[in-house]
Amino acid sequence: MGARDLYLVTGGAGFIGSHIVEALVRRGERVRVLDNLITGRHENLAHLIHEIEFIEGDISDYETTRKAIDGVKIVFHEAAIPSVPRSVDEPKLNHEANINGTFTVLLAARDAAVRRLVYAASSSAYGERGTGAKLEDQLPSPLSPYAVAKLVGEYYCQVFTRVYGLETVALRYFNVFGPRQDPSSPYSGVISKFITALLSGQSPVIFGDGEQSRDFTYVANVVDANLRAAVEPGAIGQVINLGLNQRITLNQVLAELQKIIGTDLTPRYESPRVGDIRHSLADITRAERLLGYRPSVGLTEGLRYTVEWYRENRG
Ligand code: UD2
Repeated sequence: MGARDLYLVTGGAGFIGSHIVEALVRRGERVRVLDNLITGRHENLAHLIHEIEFIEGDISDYETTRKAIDGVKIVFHEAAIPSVPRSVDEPKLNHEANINGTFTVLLAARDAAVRRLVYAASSSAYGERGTGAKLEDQLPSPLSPYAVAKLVGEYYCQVFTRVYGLETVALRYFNVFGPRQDPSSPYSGVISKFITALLSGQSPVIFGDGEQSRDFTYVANVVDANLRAAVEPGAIGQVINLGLNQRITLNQVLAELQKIIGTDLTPRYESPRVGDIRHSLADITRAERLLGYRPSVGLTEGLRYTVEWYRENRG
């Protein structure tokens, strides 16, 4: 890969996308962003806006996407409407953004002779099979429209590799957290909600008994894996878990955050969410083997950085 290849980050104004954009810019690459600003925000790229090309547009529109992808070597496809409960409330929106959108990006990438596309897949694809670490070879069992959509995207990636020779890599993100994750929607990631509640002295809400567990992964680890996935030959056509391989319950992560922030607030327990998975833990041996991935930021360290960021940027 030449030093001045052109990269496209779909959803580059979003939480994870903007971190990928930042890492590419830091490395001196040419970066274009395609984002419809539905969940993405201008502020996420404000510090980089003079160093990138920004296109406001929707990935479901072929013409827009085809234009945005022109001359691009590598695509990081992060654009999506995330959230399990949002997909339960708005299944059509989920289908259009996450299935039609991904299909359109793949089609445009094929037509523009892109070399490689790295796709943001989701651990939700696994569903409830067992309580142990999830292995990529396990049969998927999606429990929500969001999980179905993200899984369909993976299948399309693999088929575009087999049928059209477009190099694709699907990274199954487990629960990613970090600076710039938007806490303001009812569908926001739990760590952003917990931190902002605690910082404003409000009781965080826990859906269910709080004994469900997740493999929370700091965003820098995910960025690192994406950069590797863009070049590693062994990753082509593969589905690869991205997590920390560490299980923590919601009650525990809340306790950890209260310790960092210095609060002692009692959470409000509400009914569990429809489509919610009880336990989620990543086996990351494939990522280690195929990408040379070693998560460099641990959970507590990542929580500290994140709290720091919300302290400085709240409001
Ligand atoms: C799913 C996927 C994740 C990613 C994400 C994108 C799984 C296991 N993970 O995350 O890989 O694709 O979707 O959106 O499917 N909760 C509370 N209080 C709150 C908010 C959430 O208790 O204020 C609970 C929620 O019920 C769940 C846990 O926290 O048990 C995590 O919820 P989340 O929305 O942060 O992420 P999750 O696991 O749905």
